[in-house]
Amino acid sequence: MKIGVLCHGAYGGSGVVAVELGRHMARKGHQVHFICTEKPFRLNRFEPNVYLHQVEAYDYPLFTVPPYFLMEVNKIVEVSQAFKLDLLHAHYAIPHAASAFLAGLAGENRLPVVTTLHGTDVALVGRHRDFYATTRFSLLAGSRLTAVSGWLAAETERVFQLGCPIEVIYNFINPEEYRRNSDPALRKALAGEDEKIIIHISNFRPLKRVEDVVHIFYLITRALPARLVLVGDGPAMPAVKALVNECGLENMVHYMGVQDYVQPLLSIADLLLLPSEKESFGLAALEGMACEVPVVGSRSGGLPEVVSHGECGLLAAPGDVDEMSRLALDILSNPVWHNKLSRGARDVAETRFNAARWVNRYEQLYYSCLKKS
Ligand code: GMT
Repeated sequence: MKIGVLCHGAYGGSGVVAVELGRHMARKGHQVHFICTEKPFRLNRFEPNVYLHQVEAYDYPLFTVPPYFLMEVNKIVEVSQAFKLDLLHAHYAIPHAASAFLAGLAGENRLPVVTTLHGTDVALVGRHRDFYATTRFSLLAGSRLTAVSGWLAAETERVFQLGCPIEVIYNFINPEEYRRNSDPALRKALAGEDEKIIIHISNFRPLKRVEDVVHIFYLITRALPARLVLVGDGPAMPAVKALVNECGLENMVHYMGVQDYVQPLLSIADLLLLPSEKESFGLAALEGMACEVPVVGSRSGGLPEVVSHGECGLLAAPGDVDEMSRLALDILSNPVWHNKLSRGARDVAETRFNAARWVNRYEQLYYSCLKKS
Protein backbone atom coordinates (compact mmCIF):
# COMPACT_ATOMS: atom_id res chain seq x y z
CA MET A 1 0.00 0.00 0.00
CA LYS A 2 1.00 3.62 -0.48
CA ILE A 3 -0.16 5.60 2.53
CA GLY A 4 -0.24 9.39 2.93
CA VAL A 5 0.08 10.43 6.59
CA LEU A 6 -1.05 13.86 7.78
CA CYS A 7 0.11 14.89 11.24
CA HIS A 8 1.38 17.73 13.40
CA GLY A 9 5.12 18.10 13.82
CA ALA A 10 5.04 19.89 17.19
CA TYR A 11 5.96 18.15 20.47
CA GLY A 12 2.96 15.95 21.25
CA GLY A 13 1.66 12.42 21.33
CA SER A 14 -0.32 12.44 18.06
CA GLY A 15 2.83 13.15 16.03
CA VAL A 16 4.71 10.41 17.91
CA VAL A 17 1.98 7.86 17.20
CA ALA A 18 1.81 8.90 13.53
CA VAL A 19 5.59 8.50 13.11
CA GLU A 20 5.78 5.18 14.98
CA LEU A 21 2.85 3.76 13.02
CA GLY A 22 4.38 4.98 9.77
CA ARG A 23 7.69 3.32 10.63
CA HIS A 24 6.01 0.02 11.45
CA MET A 25 4.02 0.14 8.19
CA ALA A 26 7.20 0.90 6.25
CA ARG A 27 8.91 -2.12 7.83
CA LYS A 28 5.96 -4.23 6.70
CA GLY A 29 6.78 -3.15 3.13
CA HIS A 30 4.25 -0.34 2.68
CA GLN A 31 5.31 3.02 1.28
CA VAL A 32 4.63 5.82 3.76
CA HIS A 33 4.47 9.50 2.78
CA PHE A 34 4.34 12.06 5.59
CA ILE A 35 2.77 15.33 4.44
CA CYS A 36 3.35 17.96 7.14
CA THR A 37 3.85 21.68 7.64
CA GLU A 38 6.77 20.94 10.01
CA LYS A 39 8.93 17.86 10.24
CA PRO A 40 7.47 15.62 13.00
CA PHE A 41 9.95 15.78 15.89
CA ARG A 42 10.44 12.01 16.13
CA LEU A 43 11.00 11.59 12.38
CA ASN A 44 14.70 11.93 13.03
CA ARG A 45 16.40 9.02 11.30
CA PHE A 46 16.41 7.52 7.83
CA GLU A 47 14.11 4.58 7.29
CA PRO A 48 13.55 2.83 3.92
CA ASN A 49 10.03 3.33 2.50
CA VAL A 50 9.49 6.52 4.54
CA TYR A 51 9.19 9.87 2.73
CA LEU A 52 8.66 13.40 4.03
CA HIS A 53 6.89 16.06 1.97
CA GLN A 54 6.96 19.38 3.72
CA VAL A 55 4.37 22.04 2.96
CA GLU A 56 6.22 25.20 1.92
CA ALA A 57 4.98 28.46 3.38
CA TYR A 58 4.10 30.65 0.38
CA ASP A 59 3.91 34.17 1.65
CA TYR A 60 2.27 37.18 0.02
CA PRO A 61 1.92 40.68 1.52
CA LEU A 62 -1.88 40.41 1.45
CA PHE A 63 -1.85 37.50 3.90
CA THR A 64 -1.48 38.35 7.57
CA VAL A 65 -0.86 34.62 8.12
CA PRO A 66 0.16 32.25 5.27
CA PRO A 67 -2.90 30.10 4.35
CA TYR A 68 -1.30 26.83 5.51
CA PHE A 69 -4.52 24.90 5.22
CA LEU A 70 -4.82 25.45 1.46
CA MET A 71 -1.13 24.81 0.93
CA GLU A 72 -1.45 21.53 2.82
CA VAL A 73 -4.43 20.56 0.65
CA ASN A 74 -2.42 21.32 -2.49
CA LYS A 75 0.51 19.28 -1.22
CA ILE A 76 -1.79 16.32 -0.51
CA VAL A 77 -3.17 16.51 -4.05
CA GLU A 78 0.33 16.79 -5.52
CA VAL A 79 1.79 13.87 -3.51
CA SER A 80 -1.31 11.67 -4.01
CA GLN A 81 -1.02 12.05 -7.78
CA ALA A 82 2.76 11.86 -8.07
CA PHE A 83 3.07 8.73 -5.92
CA LYS A 84 -0.34 7.21 -6.70
CA LEU A 85 -1.30 6.96 -3.04
CA ASP A 86 -3.95 4.44 -2.01
CA LEU A 87 -5.25 6.14 1.10
CA LEU A 88 -4.78 9.01 3.53
CA HIS A 89 -4.47 8.73 7.31
CA ALA A 90 -5.23 11.96 9.17
CA HIS A 91 -3.85 12.04 12.72
CA TYR A 92 -5.63 14.70 14.81
CA ALA A 93 -8.85 15.93 13.25
CA ILE A 94 -7.93 19.60 13.01
CA PRO A 95 -7.17 20.52 10.27
CA HIS A 96 -6.12 17.20 8.76
CA ALA A 97 -9.55 15.56 8.41
CA ALA A 98 -10.77 18.67 6.57
CA SER A 99 -7.61 18.96 4.43
CA ALA A 100 -7.95 15.32 3.38
CA PHE A 101 -11.61 15.86 2.46
CA LEU A 102 -10.88 18.97 0.39
CA ALA A 103 -7.91 17.26 -1.31
CA GLY A 104 -10.35 14.51 -2.32
CA LEU A 105 -12.56 17.10 -4.05
CA ALA A 106 -9.66 19.02 -5.60
CA GLY A 107 -7.65 16.05 -6.86
CA GLU A 108 -8.11 13.53 -9.65
CA ASN A 109 -9.68 10.91 -7.41
CA ARG A 110 -11.09 10.74 -3.90
CA LEU A 111 -8.92 8.55 -1.69
CA PRO A 112 -10.26 6.74 1.38
CA VAL A 113 -9.53 8.75 4.53
CA VAL A 114 -8.89 7.22 7.96
CA THR A 115 -9.06 9.81 10.75
CA THR A 116 -7.57 9.03 14.14
CA LEU A 117 -8.83 11.17 16.99
CA HIS A 118 -6.18 11.83 19.62
CA GLY A 119 -7.97 13.79 22.34
CA THR A 120 -7.76 17.54 22.39
CA ASP A 121 -9.02 17.59 18.77
CA VAL A 122 -12.37 16.51 20.26
CA ALA A 123 -12.39 17.31 23.96
CA LEU A 124 -10.84 20.80 23.81
CA VAL A 125 -10.22 22.37 20.40
CA GLY A 126 -12.80 20.55 18.26
CA ARG A 127 -15.69 21.24 20.61
CA HIS A 128 -14.91 24.97 20.67
CA ARG A 129 -17.45 26.92 18.61
CA ASP A 130 -14.67 28.25 16.35
CA PHE A 131 -14.04 24.69 15.10
CA TYR A 132 -17.17 22.69 15.94
CA ALA A 133 -19.06 22.77 12.61
CA THR A 134 -16.08 22.08 10.34
CA THR A 135 -14.73 19.36 12.65
CA ARG A 136 -18.09 17.56 12.80
CA PHE A 137 -18.49 17.85 9.04
CA SER A 138 -15.01 16.54 8.24
CA LEU A 139 -15.31 13.63 10.68
CA LEU A 140 -18.48 12.54 8.90
CA ALA A 141 -16.92 13.06 5.48
CA GLY A 142 -14.01 10.62 5.95
CA SER A 143 -14.19 6.87 5.38
CA ARG A 144 -13.32 5.55 8.84
CA LEU A 145 -12.86 7.00 12.32
CA THR A 146 -10.67 5.65 15.09
CA ALA A 147 -10.07 6.86 18.64
CA VAL A 148 -7.10 6.11 20.89
CA SER A 149 -9.28 5.03 23.87
CA GLY A 150 -12.79 3.87 24.66
CA TRP A 151 -13.31 7.06 26.65
CA LEU A 152 -12.40 9.20 23.63
CA ALA A 153 -14.74 7.24 21.33
CA ALA A 154 -17.63 7.81 23.78
CA GLU A 155 -16.69 11.47 24.30
CA THR A 156 -16.61 12.04 20.53
CA GLU A 157 -20.13 10.64 20.19
CA ARG A 158 -21.30 12.74 23.15
CA VAL A 159 -19.78 15.96 21.75
CA PHE A 160 -20.52 15.54 18.03
CA GLN A 161 -23.40 13.03 17.89
CA LEU A 162 -22.04 11.50 14.70
CA GLY A 163 -24.11 8.31 14.83
CA CYS A 164 -21.36 6.35 13.05
CA PRO A 165 -18.95 3.69 14.32
CA ILE A 166 -15.69 4.81 15.92
CA GLU A 167 -13.19 2.00 16.24
CA VAL A 168 -10.98 2.03 19.33
CA ILE A 169 -7.37 1.40 18.31
CA TYR A 170 -5.14 1.97 21.31
CA ASN A 171 -1.77 3.67 21.13
CA PHE A 172 1.07 1.21 21.34
CA ILE A 173 4.72 0.76 22.22
CA ASN A 174 7.57 -1.22 20.78
CA PRO A 175 8.69 -3.23 23.86
CA GLU A 176 12.07 -3.98 22.29
CA GLU A 177 12.92 -0.31 21.87
CA TYR A 178 11.30 0.84 25.11
CA ARG A 179 12.73 -1.32 27.86
CA ARG A 180 14.57 -0.48 31.07
CA ASN A 181 18.26 -0.12 30.45
CA SER A 182 19.65 2.05 33.26
CA ASP A 183 22.84 3.98 32.73
CA PRO A 184 24.51 4.27 36.19
CA ALA A 185 26.47 7.36 35.05
CA LEU A 186 23.26 9.16 34.04
CA ARG A 187 21.60 8.21 37.33
CA LYS A 188 24.62 9.47 39.25
CA ALA A 189 24.61 12.74 37.30
CA LEU A 190 20.98 13.44 38.21
CA ALA A 191 20.58 12.10 41.75
CA GLY A 192 22.39 10.88 44.82
CA GLU A 193 22.41 7.18 45.68
CA ASP A 194 19.72 7.52 48.34
CA GLU A 195 17.49 9.82 46.26
CA LYS A 196 14.42 8.68 44.31
CA ILE A 197 13.93 10.01 40.79
CA ILE A 198 10.47 11.29 39.89
CA ILE A 199 9.83 12.09 36.23
CA HIS A 200 7.20 14.07 34.33
CA ILE A 201 7.02 14.36 30.54
CA SER A 202 4.60 16.63 28.70
CA ASN A 203 4.12 19.67 26.51
CA PHE A 204 3.48 21.82 29.60
CA ARG A 205 0.01 22.95 28.51
CA PRO A 206 -2.41 24.04 31.27
CA LEU A 207 -4.39 20.78 31.10
CA LYS A 208 -1.26 18.82 32.07
CA ARG A 209 -1.42 20.49 35.53
CA VAL A 210 2.37 20.56 35.83
CA GLU A 211 2.06 22.81 38.88
CA ASP A 212 0.41 19.81 40.58
CA VAL A 213 3.56 17.83 39.73
CA VAL A 214 5.57 20.40 41.71
CA HIS A 215 3.14 20.29 44.67
CA ILE A 216 3.20 16.47 44.74
CA PHE A 217 6.98 16.47 44.50
CA TYR A 218 7.20 19.01 47.34
CA LEU A 219 5.10 16.73 49.58
CA ILE A 220 7.26 13.73 48.61
CA THR A 221 10.47 15.55 49.54
CA ARG A 222 9.11 16.20 53.03
CA ALA A 223 9.15 12.43 53.61
CA LEU A 224 12.10 11.16 51.59
CA PRO A 225 15.04 12.44 49.52
CA ALA A 226 14.14 12.83 45.84
CA ARG A 227 14.86 14.63 42.58
CA LEU A 228 12.38 15.76 39.93
CA VAL A 229 13.19 15.41 36.24
CA LEU A 230 10.98 17.59 34.04
CA VAL A 231 11.03 16.72 30.34
CA GLY A 232 9.37 18.97 27.76
CA ASP A 233 8.46 22.62 27.53
CA GLY A 234 5.43 24.77 26.90
CA PRO A 235 3.26 27.66 28.10
CA ALA A 236 3.10 26.55 31.75
CA MET A 237 6.89 26.49 32.18
CA PRO A 238 7.29 30.04 33.63
CA ALA A 239 4.64 29.35 36.30
CA VAL A 240 6.21 25.96 37.04
CA LYS A 241 9.67 27.49 37.51
CA ALA A 242 8.23 30.22 39.75
CA LEU A 243 6.51 27.59 41.91
CA VAL A 244 9.66 25.46 42.13
CA ASN A 245 11.55 28.51 43.43
CA GLU A 246 8.75 29.51 45.80
CA CYS A 247 8.80 26.00 47.31
CA GLY A 248 12.60 26.16 47.67
CA LEU A 249 13.05 23.16 45.36
CA GLU A 250 15.39 24.74 42.78
CA ASN A 251 18.30 22.45 43.68
CA MET A 252 16.17 19.33 43.40
CA VAL A 253 14.67 19.87 39.94
CA HIS A 254 16.29 19.10 36.57
CA TYR A 255 14.80 20.84 33.53
CA MET A 256 15.70 18.64 30.55
CA GLY A 257 13.75 20.59 27.89
CA VAL A 258 12.21 18.93 24.85
CA GLN A 259 13.80 15.52 24.29
CA ASP A 260 13.32 13.33 21.21
CA TYR A 261 14.19 10.10 22.94
CA VAL A 262 13.14 9.62 26.54
CA GLN A 263 13.98 5.95 27.12
CA PRO A 264 17.35 6.68 28.87
CA LEU A 265 15.65 9.09 31.30
CA LEU A 266 12.73 6.76 31.95
CA SER A 267 15.20 3.94 32.62
CA ILE A 268 16.60 5.70 35.68
CA ALA A 269 13.23 6.89 37.04
CA ASP A 270 11.45 5.41 40.07
CA LEU A 271 8.03 6.98 39.45
CA LEU A 272 6.22 8.92 36.70
CA LEU A 273 3.68 11.61 37.54
CA LEU A 274 0.85 12.43 35.11
CA PRO A 275 -1.77 14.45 37.03
CA SER A 276 -3.48 15.89 33.90
CA GLU A 277 -6.95 17.37 34.02
CA LYS A 278 -7.86 14.94 31.25
CA GLU A 279 -5.79 12.63 29.11
CA SER A 280 -7.38 10.73 26.23
CA PHE A 281 -4.67 8.08 26.47
CA GLY A 282 -1.41 9.26 28.10
CA LEU A 283 1.37 8.04 25.83
CA ALA A 284 4.04 9.26 28.27
CA ALA A 285 2.58 6.91 30.90
CA LEU A 286 2.83 3.98 28.50
CA GLU A 287 6.44 4.83 27.63
CA GLY A 288 7.21 4.89 31.35
CA MET A 289 5.39 1.61 31.96
CA ALA A 290 7.42 -0.11 29.23
CA CYS A 291 10.54 1.01 31.14
CA GLU A 292 9.16 -0.45 34.40
CA VAL A 293 8.20 2.91 35.89
CA PRO A 294 4.98 2.87 37.95
CA VAL A 295 2.63 5.79 37.29
CA VAL A 296 0.73 8.04 39.67
CA GLY A 297 -1.83 10.08 37.80
CA SER A 298 -5.39 11.23 37.32
CA ARG A 299 -8.45 9.03 37.29
CA SER A 300 -9.91 10.83 34.27
CA GLY A 301 -10.36 10.52 30.51
CA GLY A 302 -8.74 7.43 29.01
CA LEU A 303 -5.85 7.20 31.49
CA PRO A 304 -7.52 4.46 33.61
CA GLU A 305 -7.66 2.28 30.45
CA VAL A 306 -3.85 2.52 30.24
CA VAL A 307 -2.75 2.69 33.86
CA SER A 308 -4.86 0.02 35.52
CA HIS A 309 -5.08 1.03 39.17
CA GLY A 310 -3.13 -1.30 41.44
CA GLU A 311 -1.55 -3.19 38.55
CA CYS A 312 0.87 -0.68 37.02
CA GLY A 313 0.27 2.46 39.04
CA LEU A 314 -2.25 4.33 41.17
CA LEU A 315 -4.81 6.98 40.24
CA ALA A 316 -6.65 9.72 42.11
CA ALA A 317 -9.08 12.51 41.25
CA PRO A 318 -7.51 15.29 39.14
CA GLY A 319 -6.26 18.09 41.38
CA ASP A 320 -6.07 15.92 44.53
CA VAL A 321 -2.37 16.51 45.13
CA ASP A 322 -2.54 15.30 48.74
CA GLU A 323 -3.88 11.92 47.67
CA MET A 324 -1.43 11.66 44.76
CA SER A 325 1.55 12.41 47.02
CA ARG A 326 0.28 9.84 49.54
CA LEU A 327 0.01 7.23 46.75
CA ALA A 328 3.47 8.15 45.47
CA LEU A 329 4.97 7.80 48.94
CA ASP A 330 3.23 4.44 49.45
CA ILE A 331 4.94 3.16 46.32
CA LEU A 332 8.34 4.78 46.86
CA SER A 333 8.72 3.69 50.47
CA ASN A 334 7.71 0.06 49.95
CA PRO A 335 10.19 -1.84 47.70
CA VAL A 336 7.95 -4.92 47.42
CA TRP A 337 4.98 -2.83 46.29
CA HIS A 338 7.22 -0.80 43.96
CA ASN A 339 8.60 -3.96 42.42
CA LYS A 340 5.14 -5.44 41.92
CA LEU A 341 3.88 -2.29 40.15
CA SER A 342 7.06 -2.00 38.03
CA ARG A 343 6.65 -5.56 36.80
CA GLY A 344 2.92 -5.07 36.28
CA ALA A 345 3.60 -1.90 34.28
CA ARG A 346 6.08 -3.66 31.97
CA ASP A 347 3.76 -6.62 31.58
CA VAL A 348 0.76 -4.46 30.60
CA ALA A 349 2.89 -2.45 28.14
CA GLU A 350 4.29 -5.61 26.57
CA THR A 351 0.97 -7.43 26.21
CA ARG A 352 -2.03 -5.06 26.05
CA PHE A 353 -0.23 -2.28 24.20
CA ASN A 354 2.25 -4.20 22.09
CA ALA A 355 2.90 -2.40 18.79
CA ALA A 356 2.58 -5.59 16.74
CA ARG A 357 -1.04 -6.04 17.82
CA TRP A 358 -2.29 -2.49 17.19
CA VAL A 359 -0.28 -1.90 14.00
CA ASN A 360 -1.96 -5.02 12.57
CA ARG A 361 -5.35 -3.53 13.47
CA TYR A 362 -4.51 -0.37 11.54
CA GLU A 363 -3.28 -2.43 8.60
CA GLN A 364 -6.51 -4.45 8.52
CA LEU A 365 -8.48 -1.20 8.67
CA TYR A 366 -6.51 0.19 5.70
CA TYR A 367 -7.16 -2.95 3.66
CA SER A 368 -10.86 -2.87 4.47
CA CYS A 369 -11.03 0.77 3.27
CA LEU A 370 -9.36 -0.19 -0.02
CA LYS A 371 -11.81 -3.02 -0.61
CA LYS A 372 -14.74 -0.64 -0.22
CA SER A 373 -13.38 2.10 -2.47
O1 GMT B 1 -1.27 16.36 24.99
C1 GMT B 1 -1.54 17.05 24.02
O2 GMT B 1 -2.21 18.07 24.07
C2 GMT B 1 -1.01 16.62 22.71
C3 GMT B 1 -1.91 15.65 22.07
C4 GMT B 1 -1.42 15.43 20.68
O3 GMT B 1 -2.27 15.33 19.85
O4 GMT B 1 -0.25 15.39 20.41
O5 GMT B 1 -1.93 14.46 22.86
C5 GMT B 1 -3.07 13.64 22.75
O6 GMT B 1 -2.71 12.55 21.93
C6 GMT B 1 -1.82 11.60 22.51
C7 GMT B 1 -1.55 10.51 21.48
O7 GMT B 1 -2.70 9.83 21.11
C8 GMT B 1 -2.40 11.02 23.79
O8 GMT B 1 -1.50 10.10 24.37
C9 GMT B 1 -2.65 12.17 24.77
O9 GMT B 1 -3.30 11.64 25.91
C10 GMT B 1 -3.55 13.22 24.13
N1 GMT B 1 -3.63 14.39 25.02
C11 GMT B 1 -4.74 14.71 25.68
O10 GMT B 1 -5.78 14.09 25.60
C12 GMT B 1 -4.62 15.88 26.56
